Amino acid sequence: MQSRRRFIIQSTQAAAALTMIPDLIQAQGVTGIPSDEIGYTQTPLVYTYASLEPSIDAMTMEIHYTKHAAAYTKNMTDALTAEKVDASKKSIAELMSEISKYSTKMRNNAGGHYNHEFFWKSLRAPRAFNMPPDNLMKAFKESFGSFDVFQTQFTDAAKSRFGSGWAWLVGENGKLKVGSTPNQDNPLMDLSDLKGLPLLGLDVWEHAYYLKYQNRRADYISSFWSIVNWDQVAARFINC
Ligand code: MN3
Repeated sequence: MQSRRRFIIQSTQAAAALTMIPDLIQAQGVTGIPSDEIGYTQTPLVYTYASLEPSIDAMTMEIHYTKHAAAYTKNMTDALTAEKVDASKKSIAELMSEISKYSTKMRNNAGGHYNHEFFWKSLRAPRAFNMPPDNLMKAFKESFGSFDVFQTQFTDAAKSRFGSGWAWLVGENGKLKVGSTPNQDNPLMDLSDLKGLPLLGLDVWEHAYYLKYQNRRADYISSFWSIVNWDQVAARFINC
C-alpha cells in the first residue's frame, strides 16, 4: 500500500515534471540540487523569474532579486571596503559568526545578502506532492513528532514575526528546531537568539509577497510549501 501510494506520487511528479522540462533543465541541472555555495557576490538564479508561479509571481521575483537583494549585496560590498574586511580570507559564515564586531550597515546588508542567496537556493518549481526525502522526514518525526507539527510551528514563527524578518528551520547536532529572526539577522550571527545551521528560511518582509498577496502573509506562507526544494534542505541537514 505504502509503495503503491509512493508510485502514484512519483508518477504524478514525473508527469508534472514533463510539462516543465525547459524550466527544469535550466533550473535544476540533473541532480535537482543546485550549488549551495554562498560567497560575496549575487549568483544567477537557477530558474526563471516565472518558475515559482503561482506561489511567487514573476514580477515579485524580478524586483526582489534585481532591486532588493542586489541592493543588499552592493551595500555589503561597500561596508566590506569601508571596514577593511579581506573577503578572500573570510567566508561569509565566518563573517556572520562575528557580526557583532561590525557596523549596523554590515549586519543589515551582509545579513540581507546571505539570507537572499540562501533563500533562492532553497526553492524550486512547484510540485503537487512536495515532501521531504526519507532521512529528513525521520528527523522531523524525531524532533517535532511529525512533519505536520513542524509545518504548524514554522508557519506560526513566520506569521508571528512582527514587522520584517525571517522564519527558519535550523539544525544542530542532528536535531531540528524552528524560530525567527528580525530584519536581516540570521541563525549564523553571534548576536542571534536563534542559533544553528540554517536549513530552510522564509523571507516574510512585505517586499517578498505584497504585489500578489497584499496583507495576506498567511496565504504566502501556505503557498511556500509547494516550492521548497526539500532535496536541498536534506543535503544541508547532512552537515549539521
Ligand atoms: Mn527579501
